[in-house]
Parts: sequence; structure tokens; C-alpha cells
Amino acid sequence: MAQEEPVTSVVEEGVAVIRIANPPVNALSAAVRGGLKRAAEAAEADPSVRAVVVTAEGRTFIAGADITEFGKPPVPPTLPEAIASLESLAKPVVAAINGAALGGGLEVALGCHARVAAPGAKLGLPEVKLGLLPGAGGTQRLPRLVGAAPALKLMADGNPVSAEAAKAIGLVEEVAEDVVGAARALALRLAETGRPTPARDRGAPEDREAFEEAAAGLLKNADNPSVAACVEAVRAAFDLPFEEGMAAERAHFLRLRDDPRSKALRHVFLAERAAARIPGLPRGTQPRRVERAAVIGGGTMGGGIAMCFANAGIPVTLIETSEENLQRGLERVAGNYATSVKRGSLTEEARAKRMGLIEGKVGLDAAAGADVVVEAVFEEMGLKKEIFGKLETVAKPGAILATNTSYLDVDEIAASTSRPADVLGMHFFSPANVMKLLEVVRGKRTAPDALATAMELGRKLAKVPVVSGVCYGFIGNRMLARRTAQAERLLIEGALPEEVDAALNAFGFRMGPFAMGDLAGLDIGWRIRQATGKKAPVADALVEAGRLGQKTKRGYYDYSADGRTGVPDPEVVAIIERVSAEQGVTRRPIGREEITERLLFPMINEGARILEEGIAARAGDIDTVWLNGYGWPAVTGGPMFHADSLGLPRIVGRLREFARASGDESLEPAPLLVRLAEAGQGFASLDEKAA
Ligand code: T1G
Repeated sequence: MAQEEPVTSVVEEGVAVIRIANPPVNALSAAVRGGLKRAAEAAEADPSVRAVVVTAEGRTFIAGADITEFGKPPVPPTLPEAIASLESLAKPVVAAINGAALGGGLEVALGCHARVAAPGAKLGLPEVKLGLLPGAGGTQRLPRLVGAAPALKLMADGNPVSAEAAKAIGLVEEVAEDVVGAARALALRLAETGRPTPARDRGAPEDREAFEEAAAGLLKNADNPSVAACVEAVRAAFDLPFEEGMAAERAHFLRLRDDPRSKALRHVFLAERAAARIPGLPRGTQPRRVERAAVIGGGTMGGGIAMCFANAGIPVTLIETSEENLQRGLERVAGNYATSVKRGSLTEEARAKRMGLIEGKVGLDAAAGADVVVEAVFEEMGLKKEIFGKLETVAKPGAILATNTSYLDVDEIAASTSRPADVLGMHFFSPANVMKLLEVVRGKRTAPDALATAMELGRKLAKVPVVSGVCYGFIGNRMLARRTAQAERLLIEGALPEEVDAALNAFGFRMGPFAMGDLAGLDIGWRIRQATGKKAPVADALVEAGRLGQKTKRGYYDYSADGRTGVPDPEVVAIIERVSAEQGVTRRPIGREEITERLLFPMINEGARILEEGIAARAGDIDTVWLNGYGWPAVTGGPMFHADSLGLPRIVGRLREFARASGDESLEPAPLLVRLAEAGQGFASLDEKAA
């Protein structure tokens, strides 16, 4: 269907008001760029037009270039051309910034001769967060408007500034509620006094000195190619004529745009947003109203979950079984907030407000007034069933009954109530008040509106929600179990903990599996294995030797120096060698590439099974889980995106080798993985269909 003209222009009392209406965020699609150029040319040709205003409909001015267009054949005009058509008008052009002006959106405003912003507008150049740099004149115009050092800071950290802050640095001339009215008046004044000449000066020496100092600081701390490109492009604004500076900027932009790093970051941006769309939700499904919450269990998880609600301004009742346990839970929450105030990340006023939203109560009856109840008690099915059996009469009709279980069968929990349609999983990740990921586990009888409620609530809690089906470990932990098993096998076959952790550190994970295990406590995994009859000979041997990790100053590493810095421990090597001998395995040196493939490829394989079984609806959802819950480095896009970038045939081949060498059938490539590899396709091809 032909897209309605997203750019219109109406002449009102000598002023052509150009309006962009390209929902949801007025991204600069080809139609918008073409519309802007045509509207500019029409305004120039119309003798009744004395001045021009550019504005937009909706909550954003312009959210930047259309990220979904990257990688597709370019459609003229380019954004720099569209912007030049505004800047080159003989008549004054004023931007009326009604909302967020980001990336190319701010660059459009920079191509205007003056700018007025609404009080709530945000202005920024976030391109570096997508592995890019401002590629439509931002690196050449902004330094000439606000100074090179402030310009570089704005584009290097990628964070937006408020309208007032923008005015303070000279980025906008005015801040006005009636942003279009103020822009019209300014444009007419400029028509009287003469259109400002676009700045083309090369920057004063003191500006250069401040810039070089800022650049040195940035380059010392970051090896971010986008930041380095920003520095070089802004430097060109000093050293080169404007047009040559524009050409230099364009060259940097095209190079970064085609870099795998930027492709991964753009995938992350779109995948996280696609994950919020619930597949197969009946049209017209409306989320239920959530005004009050209750959390059952005042332990670490329960307290953290209660904080999520309070942080979102939702009153929450924290429920425990005794006054003593309740006070302990509330003290833990108060301590967390106090730490944030001490660190300066929370004001005392905000702390008091949030604590005021958390009410402690003893007994399940206190959940009666809640619109959503989150159970966060010990991972024991009998206890959970008992609680849900009581909740069905305590909780009001229509309340969402959510379990925070990490592994257990949500359908079995739902079956312990007579209202399974209200039951689902909301799997928070520890620490719940910090980690972004929320797995929303859809039971087979979960009502569509209950699911929609949990997803919307997830976003309100500033989480990144992803729908998971019911299986042991859902999406993230089910894949993590594969990595954990291989990490253990690698130790038995010849690797050492520091070699395995170093491999994942080199890949981009902040912590490897063994450092992570020591931090969390090795007894947690040990208890799960004891309960499920699973074995991990090395990990079990460490726990049985009293090495539980940092909390006992010894785990896979020795922390006796300062309690936090782990160093290799000969005693651990002895334990590992003993286990290898008991397992009848002759140890061998294992190189970093094999370690990395042995850790990541079985996870990708499990991700393929999760897709085949419909546990996850999209490969991008699986990436979103790993990016937000397990620290997968965003510059490689997540496990499934990374698999596509490596090529699935290579992964299939290596998995077959691993399966043959170990005799471990579970390493055989999943049918879906083989099918895609043989078809020369990637996981992304599935998402294009599921979009
Ligand atoms: N292009 C395409 N789609 C976009 C988009 C964009 N730039 N920004 C948002 N969307 C979609 C998003 O996928 C979602 O789609 C819907 O809009 C709502 O987004 C040349 C090269 C503007 C602050 O990096 O920061 O300009 O899932 O859920 O929370 O120099 O979107 O609904 O189908 O995020 O209200 C630079 C990216 C681009 C800004 C609004 N610009 N966007 O937040 O909504 S590169 C950015 C945002 C560039 C130039 C360079 C946020 C927002 P769907 P949302 P929100």
C-alpha cells in the first residue's frame, strides 16, 4: 500500500510550515527525505512564502535515520542532500523541535538556520550506540554552532540533553511551549533581519586546544571505532573546507555502517523492540490494569522485585511468613537504596518516596488488594504449589499470579489453582532491581490479556521482557546449562579454569563461567544437581572440599588475598587432575579457539532446539535474552546473530566433530540448524517470516 505522503507543507501568513508525520517516531525514511526536499524546493519557489518552519507530529521530532533501511539499496535523496536543500534556501528556515531530535533528526535541525525546542524535547546524537557516527553533517555543523569540545562530548557519549541544556550551549535559540508559534515568529524576524549565513568558519585556536584535550581523553579510555571516527571527523571541521569535511564524515559513516560491529548493534536495537511484540496475540487484546502489586518472599529476589515496582512508582506489599523474616527483607531493601544514595545514583528524596511505596506484611491475605502477585519463594515445587493453591482464593479476581521460578514447570504450578488463565512466569534475574531481562513464561492456559499485562508491566518496570514457553530453564538458563556442561568437560579434558574464563573474556564477556560461579556460590548449582541427580565431577569435588567460591575465599580460584580477586590455585589443579584420572581421561592442552567454540556452539545448538520447539518465537528473542540477562557482548549481537555471522555450516561441522570426539549425542546439531545450514540460510531468515 502506497505510504501516505509523510511530509506536508501548509503556508500560513507567509510562513511555510513543513510537518513530518511518519509514525511511530518520524524516522527519516526515503519518503520523508524526499518529502523534505520537495517541500523545501516548493517553499523556495513560492513567492508568498517569506520563511519556513520544520516540525513534526507526535511525541518525537525525528528519531533519526530509519534504522530498518540500513543494508537495503540506497534511495535518493540521501539525508545530507535533504538537509542541504533546507540549509541552502534563501529564506530563513527554523526548526520547531516538538520532541526528541536524535541522530539524523538533530542533523535536520542543524541544517535549519535556527532552532526552537519544546520544554520536554531531548536532543542528541546517539549514533555511536549503533556503532556509527553522525553521518549527515552533525560532525561539521555542530562544532561550528556550540564549539568542537562540547560537540565531541555530545556525539561521543551519545546521550541526549534537555531543551534547556541545549539552549545553554547555544544548540537552540529558544525554548517555548508553543514551539511552532515561537518558531514562526523567529522565522519572520529572520526574514526581516536577513537569513543567518550557515557557519563555515574553521574554529578558533582555543577551541582547537579544548577539542584536542577532550579527544585525547576519549581516545585514552575507549577503543571504540565510532568515537575515534567522531574525533577524526570533528578534526576535519578545523582542517578542511566544509564540503571536504562533509566528504570525510561520509566516508567514516559508510565504513562504520558496513562494519559487522554496527550491524550487530543495529540488530540489538531492533531485536529488543521486536521481542516486546507478542506473537499470535489475538487482535484487540488489552492488558489488565495494574495499580498495586504484591511480592511473596522477602529474600534477595523478592526484595529486589519489590524494588522494581517501587522504582516504577507502583505501590507494592512485600509479604513474608514472620515479622522477623519481613524485617530482614525490608532492611535488605533499605540497605540497597541507602547504597544507591551513598553512590549518588539516587537522591534522598527519591529513596524516601520509593521506600514509602513498599509496605511490609505477614501472611498471604495481604495479597488480596494486588492486581499482580509475584511469588518469589524458595525453588521448591511443593512450596510453590501450596502458595498458589492459597492465592487462588486470596487474590482478587483478575489479578495476575506470577511465579519467579528460574526453572520449574509453570503449567504444573498453574494446575494447582482453579484459575490457570491468570498464572504465568515472571522470571527476574538477580539482582532483580538491576538486571534488565525479564523472561515472561507463557503457560499453555495463560490468558492472552494476562500475557499482555505481564509484558506491558515488564516495560513499566524498565525491563526488557521476552516471552518464553514452558521448559526446564526456559530460554536463558536452558542454554546456559549447555555452556556449563562444556566448561566442566573442558576442565576434565585438559583446560584450566583461567584458560576457559580468559577465552570468554577475550570474546567480550565481562566474566567467564568459573569466575561467575565463584561469585554466585558453587553450592547453588550443587544443590540443583543433588535435587536432579545430575553430576559435575569437578564442581562437586570443589563443593565437597568446602570450596564454595568467594564466600569461602576459595572456589575455582583462591581469593584469600582480598576476598574478591581470584588467582589460580594449585589445589584446584590437583582436584581437576584427580577427576580427569578418575574419569579415565588423558589430559591434553586445549587452545582458545576450541574452548570458545565448545562453550558457544552447544548454546547456539540449544537455541535452535528452543526455536524448533516454539519456546522462543524469534532468534532475535534469544539474542535479547542473552544480551540482557547474561552479558553477551552487544558488538556481536547475541548467540543467534553471531551464529549467522560465522555461517551455520561451520557450526554444524564443528558440532559434529565435538559429538564424534566425545560420544556426547547432545552435541549433534539440531535438525533446524542443519536445515538452515543446508539451505544456505541463517536464523535471521526465520525472524523475517515471524516479524
Ligand atoms: N529507525 C527506525 N525505527 C525506529 C527508530 C529509528 N531510528 N527509532 C525507533 N524506532 C522504532 C522502534 O523500533 C519501535 O518499533 C518504535 O519505533 C518505538 O521505539 C544519519 C545514521 C526515539 C527515544 O538511535 O532512541 O540517525 O517495535 O520502543 O521507548 O547520522 O526509539 O514499535 O515496531 O524505542 O518511546 C539514530 C533510536 C539513528 C534513536 C523513542 N537514532 N530510537 O523511544 O520507543 S542513526 C537513534 C530511540 C542516524 C544519522 C544516523 C527511541 C526513541 P516497534 P521505542 P520509545
